[in-house]
Amino acid sequence: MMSEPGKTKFQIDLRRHLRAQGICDNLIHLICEIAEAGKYVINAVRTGDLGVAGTSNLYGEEQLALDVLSDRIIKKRLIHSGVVCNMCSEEMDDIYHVSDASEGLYSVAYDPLDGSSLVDVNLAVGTIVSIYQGCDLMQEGRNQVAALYILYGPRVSLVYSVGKGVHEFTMNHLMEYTLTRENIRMQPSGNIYSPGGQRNKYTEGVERFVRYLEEKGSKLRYSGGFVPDINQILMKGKGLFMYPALNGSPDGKLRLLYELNPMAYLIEQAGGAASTGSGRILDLKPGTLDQRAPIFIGCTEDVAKAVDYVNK
Ligand code: FDP
Repeated sequence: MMSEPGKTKFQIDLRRHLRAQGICDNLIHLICEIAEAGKYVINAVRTGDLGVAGTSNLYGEEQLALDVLSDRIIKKRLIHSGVVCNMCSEEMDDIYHVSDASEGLYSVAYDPLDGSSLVDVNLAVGTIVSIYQGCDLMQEGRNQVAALYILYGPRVSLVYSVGKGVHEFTMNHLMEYTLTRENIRMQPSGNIYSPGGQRNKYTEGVERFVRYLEEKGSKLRYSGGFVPDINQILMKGKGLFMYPALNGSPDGKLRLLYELNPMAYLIEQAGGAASTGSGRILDLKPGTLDQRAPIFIGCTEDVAKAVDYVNK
């Protein structure tokens, strides 16, 4: 099934590709259910009222915020999948327990609609998903058995890994996910940077790192959406995204369980790296569901350089 990135001879759908990965049927089913949920999320994104028009629709009915609606869509799908033990999402306060039988089950942490404020200005948003075997969600990210995101942009794409490389699928006009890039790889270094957070709150080390990037001629590419920003780096195979510690926010902004772990897993699977500035993201043991951490993620050499500057 190996092919050049962007060149596939036959249409290969997501289920068929998953079957070729040698993973168990329950995990295939789970990933396909999440992919199905994505179809309803993109429908909500495309047809839902925008925040600018208030919270009620044409008929005066209350509208759910899109992130809340997306959470319900995915949660319902996971509950009925029959293969989920525990789940948690950025929209939930606690772990939602689905089943007591842990045999053959998985637990899922997800961000249903990351960057949801960008929908109002018609920019790309996404769903991010992290999957563990069994019932424990408070594990180091290195124990993930799968991670994926769905990007709702001009096209809808799904990027996943089950620990055997990173693969991209694009939704066609029949709403099927078909393989568009297989075994995506990151270069050792790149010339794109995507810096989150206000610059006047950067620490000295991060400020010096940004000046280094500017001086070497790196291009600024920041949309303000974690999923499209990471997707650009992954698909171009080069660059670095960061959301560093800020003065007043020592843990940055992004959340370990819902955002950092799944993206770190995908980028590492593509040959890149992800660090807090003092250690590997995937080695962090979460203390709370909403734990945040600073992140430098992308090409290995660029991440190493960032770590150098942060610690100088
Ligand atoms: P948002 O607040 O719009 O939901 O996780 C949240 C997130 O967006 C990420 O998608 C994005 O990378 C980051 O926050 C952007 O934060 P800043 O506006 O502080 O740069």
